[in-house]
Amino acid sequence: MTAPREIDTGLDGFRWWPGALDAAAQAALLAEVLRAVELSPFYRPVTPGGRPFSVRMTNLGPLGWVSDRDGYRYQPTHPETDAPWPPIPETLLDLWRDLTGWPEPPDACLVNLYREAAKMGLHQDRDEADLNAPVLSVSLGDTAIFRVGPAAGGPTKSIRLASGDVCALTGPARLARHGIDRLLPGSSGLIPGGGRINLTLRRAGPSSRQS
Ligand code: MD6
Ligand code: FE
Repeated sequence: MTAPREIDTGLDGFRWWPGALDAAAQAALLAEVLRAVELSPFYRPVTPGGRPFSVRMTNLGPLGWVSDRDGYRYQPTHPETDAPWPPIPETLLDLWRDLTGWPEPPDACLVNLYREAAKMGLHQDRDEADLNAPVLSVSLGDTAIFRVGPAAGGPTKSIRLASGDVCALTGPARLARHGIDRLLPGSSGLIPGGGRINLTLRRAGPSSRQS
Protein backbone atom coordinates (compact mmCIF):
# COMPACT_ATOMS: atom_id res chain seq x y z
CA MET A 1 0.00 0.00 0.00
CA THR A 2 1.07 3.61 -0.38
CA ALA A 3 1.74 5.03 3.07
CA PRO A 4 -1.36 6.78 4.40
CA ARG A 5 -1.17 10.31 5.80
CA GLU A 6 -0.58 10.37 9.54
CA ILE A 7 -2.04 13.05 11.84
CA ASP A 8 -0.17 14.38 14.87
CA THR A 9 -2.57 14.44 17.83
CA GLY A 10 0.06 15.70 20.27
CA LEU A 11 -0.15 12.54 22.38
CA ASP A 12 3.29 10.96 22.07
CA GLY A 13 2.99 7.40 20.72
CA PHE A 14 -0.67 7.65 19.75
CA ARG A 15 -0.73 7.29 15.95
CA TRP A 16 -3.69 8.04 13.70
CA TRP A 17 -4.07 7.50 9.96
CA PRO A 18 -7.48 8.91 8.91
CA GLY A 19 -8.89 7.23 5.81
CA ALA A 20 -6.07 4.66 5.64
CA LEU A 21 -8.53 2.26 3.97
CA ASP A 22 -10.47 3.57 0.99
CA ALA A 23 -14.09 2.58 0.34
CA ALA A 24 -13.14 -0.49 -1.72
CA ALA A 25 -10.65 -1.71 0.90
CA GLN A 26 -13.24 -1.19 3.66
CA ALA A 27 -15.85 -3.22 1.76
CA ALA A 28 -13.36 -6.02 1.02
CA LEU A 29 -12.20 -6.19 4.64
CA LEU A 30 -15.78 -6.14 5.94
CA ALA A 31 -16.69 -9.04 3.62
CA GLU A 32 -13.79 -11.08 5.01
CA VAL A 33 -14.74 -10.28 8.59
CA LEU A 34 -18.41 -11.15 8.04
CA ARG A 35 -17.38 -14.47 6.49
CA ALA A 36 -15.31 -15.26 9.56
CA VAL A 37 -18.17 -14.23 11.84
CA GLU A 38 -20.37 -16.92 10.27
CA LEU A 39 -17.99 -19.48 11.80
CA SER A 40 -17.25 -17.50 14.93
CA PRO A 41 -20.37 -15.54 15.88
CA PHE A 42 -20.50 -12.33 17.86
CA TYR A 43 -21.45 -12.93 21.49
CA ARG A 44 -21.97 -10.62 24.45
CA PRO A 45 -19.27 -11.05 27.12
CA VAL A 46 -19.74 -10.10 30.77
CA THR A 47 -17.33 -8.20 32.99
CA PRO A 48 -15.66 -10.04 35.87
CA GLY A 49 -18.37 -8.38 38.01
CA GLY A 50 -21.07 -10.00 35.85
CA ARG A 51 -22.26 -6.95 33.90
CA PRO A 52 -22.91 -7.55 30.19
CA PHE A 53 -20.86 -5.43 27.77
CA SER A 54 -22.93 -3.23 25.44
CA VAL A 55 -20.47 -4.22 22.70
CA ARG A 56 -20.61 -7.69 21.16
CA MET A 57 -17.32 -9.46 20.44
CA THR A 58 -15.57 -12.22 18.58
CA ASN A 59 -11.91 -12.78 17.67
CA LEU A 60 -9.65 -13.83 14.82
CA GLY A 61 -6.23 -15.44 15.09
CA PRO A 62 -4.47 -17.97 17.34
CA LEU A 63 -5.56 -16.11 20.49
CA GLY A 64 -8.70 -14.17 21.37
CA TRP A 65 -9.47 -11.76 24.19
CA VAL A 66 -12.34 -12.84 26.42
CA SER A 67 -13.95 -11.54 29.60
CA ASP A 68 -16.13 -13.50 32.02
CA ARG A 69 -16.61 -14.10 35.75
CA ASP A 70 -13.06 -15.48 35.92
CA GLY A 71 -11.54 -12.24 34.55
CA TYR A 72 -9.89 -11.07 31.35
CA ARG A 73 -7.59 -13.35 29.37
CA TYR A 74 -6.55 -14.58 25.93
CA GLN A 75 -7.61 -18.07 24.88
CA PRO A 76 -7.44 -20.10 21.63
CA THR A 77 -11.16 -20.92 21.37
CA HIS A 78 -14.57 -19.23 21.18
CA PRO A 79 -16.24 -19.41 24.62
CA GLU A 80 -19.63 -20.44 23.21
CA THR A 81 -18.73 -22.74 20.30
CA ASP A 82 -15.38 -23.97 21.71
CA ALA A 83 -14.03 -23.79 18.14
CA PRO A 84 -10.65 -22.20 17.34
CA TRP A 85 -10.92 -18.57 16.19
CA PRO A 86 -10.75 -18.11 12.39
CA PRO A 87 -7.46 -16.81 10.93
CA ILE A 88 -6.59 -13.11 10.75
CA PRO A 89 -7.15 -11.91 7.14
CA GLU A 90 -3.96 -11.35 5.13
CA THR A 91 -4.89 -7.71 4.50
CA LEU A 92 -4.78 -7.03 8.25
CA LEU A 93 -1.41 -8.77 8.61
CA ASP A 94 -0.10 -6.55 5.78
CA LEU A 95 -1.53 -3.41 7.41
CA TRP A 96 0.15 -4.31 10.73
CA ARG A 97 3.50 -4.83 9.04
CA ASP A 98 3.27 -1.67 6.94
CA LEU A 99 2.09 0.68 9.69
CA THR A 100 3.73 -0.64 12.85
CA GLY A 101 6.93 -2.15 11.47
CA TRP A 102 6.80 -4.55 14.44
CA PRO A 103 9.06 -7.57 13.71
CA GLU A 104 6.44 -10.18 14.56
CA PRO A 105 2.90 -10.55 13.21
CA PRO A 106 -0.13 -10.06 15.45
CA ASP A 107 -1.45 -13.26 17.08
CA ALA A 108 -4.81 -11.83 18.17
CA CYS A 109 -7.50 -9.68 16.57
CA LEU A 110 -10.43 -8.64 18.74
CA VAL A 111 -13.55 -7.79 16.72
CA ASN A 112 -15.98 -5.42 18.47
CA LEU A 113 -19.52 -4.84 17.13
CA TYR A 114 -21.22 -1.63 18.25
CA ARG A 115 -24.88 -1.19 17.47
CA GLU A 116 -26.47 2.23 17.96
CA ALA A 117 -26.13 2.82 21.72
CA ALA A 118 -23.08 0.69 22.46
CA LYS A 119 -19.99 2.26 24.02
CA MET A 120 -16.81 1.23 25.77
CA GLY A 121 -15.59 2.69 29.05
CA LEU A 122 -12.12 4.13 29.53
CA HIS A 123 -9.63 1.29 29.87
CA GLN A 124 -6.02 0.31 29.33
CA ASP A 125 -4.97 -2.65 27.16
CA ARG A 126 -2.70 -4.57 29.51
CA ASP A 127 -3.57 -8.26 29.19
CA GLU A 128 -0.81 -8.89 26.62
CA ALA A 129 2.46 -10.65 27.50
CA ASP A 130 4.71 -8.03 25.88
CA LEU A 131 3.47 -4.51 26.62
CA ASN A 132 6.08 -3.07 24.25
CA ALA A 133 4.30 -4.42 21.16
CA PRO A 134 1.85 -1.93 19.65
CA VAL A 135 -1.92 -2.30 19.37
CA LEU A 136 -3.33 -1.37 15.94
CA SER A 137 -7.03 -0.54 15.53
CA VAL A 138 -9.15 -0.43 12.36
CA SER A 139 -12.59 1.21 12.31
CA LEU A 140 -15.43 0.24 9.93
CA GLY A 141 -18.92 1.73 9.75
CA ASP A 142 -20.37 4.51 11.86
CA THR A 143 -18.04 7.20 13.18
CA ALA A 144 -17.16 6.83 16.87
CA ILE A 145 -16.18 9.41 19.46
CA PHE A 146 -12.88 7.99 20.77
CA ARG A 147 -11.40 9.39 23.97
CA VAL A 148 -7.71 8.96 24.72
CA GLY A 149 -5.43 10.28 27.45
CA PRO A 150 -2.21 9.53 29.32
CA ALA A 151 -1.70 6.23 31.19
CA ALA A 152 -1.26 8.07 34.47
CA GLY A 153 -4.61 9.85 34.13
CA GLY A 154 -5.22 13.52 33.43
CA PRO A 155 -6.73 15.35 30.48
CA THR A 156 -8.10 13.32 27.58
CA LYS A 157 -8.56 14.21 23.93
CA SER A 158 -11.60 13.31 21.92
CA ILE A 159 -11.23 12.34 18.29
CA ARG A 160 -13.69 11.07 15.72
CA LEU A 161 -12.74 7.68 14.31
CA ALA A 162 -14.46 7.27 10.95
CA SER A 163 -14.80 4.24 8.70
CA GLY A 164 -11.41 3.36 7.24
CA ASP A 165 -9.44 5.13 9.96
CA VAL A 166 -6.57 3.27 11.57
CA CYS A 167 -4.95 4.22 14.88
CA ALA A 168 -2.33 2.69 17.13
CA LEU A 169 -1.16 2.79 20.71
CA THR A 170 2.62 2.53 20.61
CA GLY A 171 5.63 3.29 22.80
CA PRO A 172 4.79 5.93 25.41
CA ALA A 173 1.06 5.68 24.56
CA ARG A 174 0.90 1.89 24.74
CA LEU A 175 -0.84 2.04 28.12
CA ALA A 176 -2.89 5.15 27.32
CA ARG A 177 -6.42 5.23 28.77
CA HIS A 178 -8.98 5.13 25.99
CA GLY A 179 -12.60 4.29 25.24
CA ILE A 180 -15.58 4.92 22.99
CA ASP A 181 -18.02 7.54 24.32
CA ARG A 182 -20.64 6.95 21.65
CA LEU A 183 -21.33 6.42 17.97
CA LEU A 184 -22.74 8.88 15.48
CA PRO A 185 -25.54 6.54 14.32
CA GLY A 186 -26.21 6.57 10.60
CA SER A 187 -22.92 8.31 9.73
CA SER A 188 -21.99 5.32 7.53
CA GLY A 189 -24.04 2.74 5.68
CA LEU A 190 -21.24 0.17 5.54
CA ILE A 191 -22.32 -2.32 8.21
CA PRO A 192 -25.48 -4.33 7.44
CA GLY A 193 -27.94 -3.48 10.20
CA GLY A 194 -26.00 -0.33 11.07
CA GLY A 195 -23.33 0.46 13.65
CA ARG A 196 -19.59 0.02 13.80
CA ILE A 197 -17.03 -2.78 13.77
CA ASN A 198 -13.63 -2.20 15.33
CA LEU A 199 -10.73 -4.59 14.84
CA THR A 200 -7.77 -4.45 17.24
CA LEU A 201 -4.62 -6.31 16.30
CA ARG A 202 -2.17 -7.30 19.03
CA ARG A 203 0.71 -9.46 20.10
CA ALA A 204 -1.03 -11.25 22.95
CA GLY A 205 1.29 -14.17 23.62
CA PRO A 206 4.93 -14.08 24.64
CA SER A 207 7.35 -12.64 22.15
CA SER A 208 9.83 -14.98 20.50
CA ARG A 209 12.39 -12.19 20.25
CA GLN A 210 15.60 -12.67 22.20
CA SER A 211 15.83 -10.26 25.07
C1 MD6 B 1 -12.76 0.80 19.69
N1 MD6 B 1 -10.67 0.46 20.72
O1 MD6 B 1 -12.22 1.56 18.90
C2 MD6 B 1 -12.06 0.35 20.93
N2 MD6 B 1 -7.54 -0.44 22.09
O2 MD6 B 1 -13.89 0.36 19.51
C3 MD6 B 1 -9.78 0.07 21.64
O3 MD6 B 1 -10.11 -0.35 22.72
C4 MD6 B 1 -8.37 0.20 21.30
O4 MD6 B 1 -8.73 1.63 19.45
C5 MD6 B 1 -6.21 -0.38 21.85
C6 MD6 B 1 -5.71 0.35 20.80
C7 MD6 B 1 -6.54 1.02 19.98
C8 MD6 B 1 -7.90 0.95 20.22
FE1 FE C 1 -8.49 -0.89 23.99
